[in-house]
Amino acid sequence: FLVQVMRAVVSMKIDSPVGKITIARPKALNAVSMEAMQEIVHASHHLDRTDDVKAIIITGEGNKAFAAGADIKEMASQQYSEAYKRRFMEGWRELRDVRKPIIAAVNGYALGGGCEVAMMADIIIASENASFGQPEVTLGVIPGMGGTQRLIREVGKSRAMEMILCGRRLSAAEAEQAGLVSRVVPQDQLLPEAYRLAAKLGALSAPVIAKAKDCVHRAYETSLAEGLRYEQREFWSCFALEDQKEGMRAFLEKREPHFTDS
Ligand code: CO8
Repeated sequence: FLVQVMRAVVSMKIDSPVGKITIARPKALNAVSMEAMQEIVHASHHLDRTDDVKAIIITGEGNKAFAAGADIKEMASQQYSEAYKRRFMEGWRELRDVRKPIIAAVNGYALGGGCEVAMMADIIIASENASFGQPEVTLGVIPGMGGTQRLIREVGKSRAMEMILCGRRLSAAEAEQAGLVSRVVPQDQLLPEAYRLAAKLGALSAPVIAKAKDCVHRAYETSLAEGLRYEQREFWSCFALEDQKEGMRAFLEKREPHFTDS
């Protein structure tokens, strides 16, 4: 089935088993305002709790930008006390709790907060015209939505430092070579490719995919020893699932598995 919901600056489309969130401020190159953040987080949680959705795509409207950063107009005259009191952009943390896999389909500029939102996704695919950067220092601020923490893990210290300290941008090809994105496709193939990937995820067992995603996240958050223990426990727990029985039975019977998320 197909449902399209327009919020103020973000649209949400459900086309089972895929839920798509589109940042829809093309005139501001999809800059993420507080309102946009709230709508993206809200839509992500809604899709995470919708049974017919098995994977989530986040993209930007138009063919120029995924998101050219947090909204500079909104931040320009902000005071520290105001940022602190209204917990400016704190809500992004909630994306961490989304169980379903999130694919960022980066269709142009992913700068500042845009690059950071892409890195909050589980898989990034990019169009050939995409570019990635953390130009915050040129505006007199530093990245504030994970850029200094995530980028170093994705592209290594030297390249991360050059991007964060000098505002250097990576082209789509450089981002692929650095391991920041998993693949680059022509612009007109970006969404079809994202949908293909999401549909592939949709055919698998949702609880198993959620466990695998959770374990990979642990690698960011804990020591190797604790991460390995966590993975071991999660692996063992797969044997409580009917989907494990079905998956292995289907292999032995040389047929496609039919997972029921149980
Ligand atoms: N915010 C608001 N408006 C923007 C933004 C933005 N980030 N980016 C572009 N726009 C607007 C422009 O102001 C312009 O609007 P208007 O037509 O009304 O003047 C419109 O989008 C089109 O932009 P340009 O005319 O500049 O388009 P160009 O093709 O010439 O340039 C660029 C494209 C290179 C992407 C350019 O727009 C640019 O440099 N944008 C800013 C990129 C940037 O610096 N991003 C980082 C922002 S800071 C940030 O993200 C901090 C995040 C951390 C927050 C965490 C808090 C806890």
